[in-house]
Amino acid sequence: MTHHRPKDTHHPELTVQAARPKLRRPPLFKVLLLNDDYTPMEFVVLVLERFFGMNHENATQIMLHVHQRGVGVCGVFPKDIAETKVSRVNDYARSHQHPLMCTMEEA
Ligand code: TYC
Repeated sequence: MTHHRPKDTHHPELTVQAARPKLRRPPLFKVLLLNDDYTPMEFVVLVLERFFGMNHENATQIMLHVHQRGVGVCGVFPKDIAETKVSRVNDYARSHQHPLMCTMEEA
């Protein structure tokens, strides 16, 4: 004959707090353009249009800001996207023999 365990009728009042793990937003990075004395203004505008999807007016405004202040923000992106933008811009500038420099820093 099969053996039956006694029915467990009594349940102790135990609860477990659902864990709410702290969610950390992935860090964002500002992609920066640096001024120099040699890169033509029109080339910088082209870079901002081509790699940052800006219209001509916005690109011109950012370029002039960098020209006057020395540095400016092209956009804010997750790390891998920012790294790719920096590489593409620097490679493109170098391939046209311009000293234009693009860098990034945590936002
Ligand atoms: N200063 C450059 C010039 O006078 C123009 C320039 C603007 C260069 C922005 C780089 O990131 C730059 N031709």
